[in-house]
Order: sequence, then structure tokens, then C-alpha cells
Amino acid sequence: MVSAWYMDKSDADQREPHKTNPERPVSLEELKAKTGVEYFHIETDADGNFDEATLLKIRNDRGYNYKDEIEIARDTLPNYEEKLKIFFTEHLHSDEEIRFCTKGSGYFDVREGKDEWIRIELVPGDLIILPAGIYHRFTLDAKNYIKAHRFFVGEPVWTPINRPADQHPARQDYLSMMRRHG
Ligand code: KMT
Ligand code: NI
Repeated sequence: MVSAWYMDKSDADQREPHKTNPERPVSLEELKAKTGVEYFHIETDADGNFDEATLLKIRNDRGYNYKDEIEIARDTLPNYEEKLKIFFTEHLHSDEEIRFCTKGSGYFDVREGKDEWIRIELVPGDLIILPAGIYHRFTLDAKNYIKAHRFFVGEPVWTPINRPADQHPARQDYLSMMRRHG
């Protein structure tokens, strides 16, 4: 099951959990309210088999007609080191970033309203939707492996727009969406 927490400010390895002491957990409701990140759970077993019907319903409801899979491991992802650096550089996208973890685990870090990092741990069965325009980054954890489905509405655009991108239309739209709902 997904969990989320405010990160500490230590410069230890990015693959460590970076929990504060005392811990500052963030519930799914808080996560939604503070960042707009949405979460769905899809029953998934140890082999990565999952409840197709639940996934299909989410895809239909949200118009996710494109899908592919990404496996992040040293031996299977071309340009592994370089990709990990790009993933962990703070950025935004002009569209949602949708990831459904079927094996392994990893961390998505998102900026909340006061510009603090909230770390979201993705494990099998977790589907998260980062809204367009949110500043975020991704890292593997100490187990160094994740497999996930990626979804998109229409032709995918994976291009990261690195921070600062405060004038980007997706950023402006994100901030006004958060002002209306926050
Ligand atoms: C991204 O865009 O950050 C990625 O695709 C990496 C994470 S996928 C589990
Ligand atoms: Ni991204």
C-alpha cells in the first residue's frame, strides 16, 4: 500500500527513505488536498498480475488510451545512470504523469504548497496520477528495481521541463487549480 511523508533535509543517498524524526506522515486525503496527486489501488499479486477490470475502468473514466511499460533496472533500461539523473532532477510536465507499479518499488517526490518535499512510496498495486504542472522527481529505493505501467491521453509527451518553469502555462494552470480547491 502506498505511503507518503514529509522528507528530511539530509543529504544522505536519495534512495534512503528520508523520513523525519518524529515522522510526518501524509494521508492520501492530505496528499490530494495539498498537491492534487490522486491515488488508486489495484489488487496485484507477487508475480505482477493485477485486477484488469479495475484498471480498465480507470483508463476509460480518464481517457488513458495510450499505455506502455517501463522497467528500471541496470540491465534492462538503456542509459540507466543517465535516465536516473534525469528522473531525479526537479521538473514538471505539460500533462499528467500516471504510473501504476506492478513490481518492485520507488519514490515519487512532489512539492506541496509551501515548497516542501512530500515523498510517496510506490509499491505493487499503487497507481498515482501527478497533475500537469506539479514540480516532482523520481528515484529508485535501495532495492534498485521497479516495473510500472505508464498511461497517457493521446500521443505521449514525456519531456521533463526542469525547474524553474514558473511561467509555463501548465504551471500557471496547476497553481490556479490549487487555489480553487486548496
Ligand atoms: C519518470 O518519468 O519519472 C519515470 O518514468 C520514472 C518513474 S516510472 C516508475
Ligand atoms: Ni516527471
